[in-house]
Amino acid sequence: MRTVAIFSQPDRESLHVRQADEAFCVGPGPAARSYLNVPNIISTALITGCDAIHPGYGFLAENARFAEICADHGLTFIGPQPAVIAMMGDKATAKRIMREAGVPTTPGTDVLGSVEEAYAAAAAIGYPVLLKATAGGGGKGMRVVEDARDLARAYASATAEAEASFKDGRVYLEKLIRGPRHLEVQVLGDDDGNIVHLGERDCSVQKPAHLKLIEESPAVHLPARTRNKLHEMAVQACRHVGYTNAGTLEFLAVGDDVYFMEMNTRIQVEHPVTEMVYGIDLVKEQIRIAAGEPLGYAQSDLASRGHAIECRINAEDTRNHFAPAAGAVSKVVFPGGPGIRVDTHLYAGATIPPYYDSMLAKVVAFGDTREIAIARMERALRETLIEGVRTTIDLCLEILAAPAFREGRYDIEFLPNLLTEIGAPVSLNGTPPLGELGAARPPRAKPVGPP
Ligand code: MV4
Repeated sequence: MRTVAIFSQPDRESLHVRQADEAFCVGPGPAARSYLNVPNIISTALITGCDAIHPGYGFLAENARFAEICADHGLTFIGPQPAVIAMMGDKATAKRIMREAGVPTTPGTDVLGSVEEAYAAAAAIGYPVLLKATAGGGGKGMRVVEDARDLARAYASATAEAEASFKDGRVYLEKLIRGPRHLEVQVLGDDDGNIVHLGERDCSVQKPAHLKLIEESPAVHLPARTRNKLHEMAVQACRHVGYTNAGTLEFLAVGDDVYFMEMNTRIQVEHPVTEMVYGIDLVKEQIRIAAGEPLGYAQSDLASRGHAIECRINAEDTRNHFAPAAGAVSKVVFPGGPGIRVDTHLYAGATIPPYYDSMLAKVVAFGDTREIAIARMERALRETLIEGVRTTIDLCLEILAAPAFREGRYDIEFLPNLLTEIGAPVSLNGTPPLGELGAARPPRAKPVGPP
């Protein structure tokens, strides 16, 4: 397949630009939000004769309007139907639909009409509760409410934050689940209604602000009954909405209970761990499905083998609120050897712009057992050399060495607790407090004119 890459000015030296058959600039940079410049992206696709657009991981991947615009221009959007993207993008609607499909959801309400309604619902559910933005997802606009005295203020600030971030201030309430694991199930569906799951990933190792650092598949210490229930629920949910292409259903798990949380209608950053244990190229499957091809296999043809772990290598100062690090990278050595996969845009001599995501690479380790996967990952991370910026490598090694991680006994509170133990400062929202890091903040983008 021939590929056309798009980029914005600060990313013109990025590896994907060199690797694609053709590459076109769609805008000046982050200030102009070029990655969201839909007219330029569509024009580039049409002029170069593209059949399809792969929207990647973010920004446009879960934008139902973008999927529609692609179709309007005769371009195949590689992803689910726009109506399904929109349905799952509204988190309260997604929960309601999952309940209809017989999937357990966190006890809670639909969209709240007033703070009075919130008081009544919270009393019925029982404190502590959590306010969530229906347009949110990924934790944006979320507020913990420990008791009734906090509710009015939390309601006002959650609503205001949701309104400011999404131009949609609607919120709903849920019972707060303490110390859960974040488990998610990978699914694929074709246009003929065939749906399969590709097991689960444990993504509980997250730093503040809901940023995943390490993911693995399969999840450890998950009773077979709970695992099967999780997989069946995911497939059942996808049948109910006629899901097509790749998707991920996120669940909170406590003990033997699992609750549906959100569905992501895109391929996710951590999909390689699933590819490793299932031996399936998920992006290839996405493209085949979008082209109208049937899956060509049934659930019984699929099996997970061995264990895979992914570590995210970000350009960040883990000892200073995970402040993004920018600059020139003078030397780069990536690991190799049995069971090691590296996905990266980095190369020696590259300059990391201070915009966009701080992720440099994903190092994935596979082994017949979890112990082997961990040992290979430790060796691979020690073999990795990135000179010029601070990275998350050392923190990943500390996590891999932590007894709770090694024993597979960790939940979403594990990494925040570890950071406290090792004395790494983190602010609640995951960004450095103002002032302390003023100088290290990314400069504003200098627009360089139209592409
Ligand atoms: C929750 C929860 C506890 N109880 N919902 C965080 C992001 C968004 N997807 C939902 N999130 C949570 N929802 C209830 N009812 C705890 C979280 C949560 C979390 C979930 C997964 C992984 C890391 C997390 C970190 C903090 C909070």
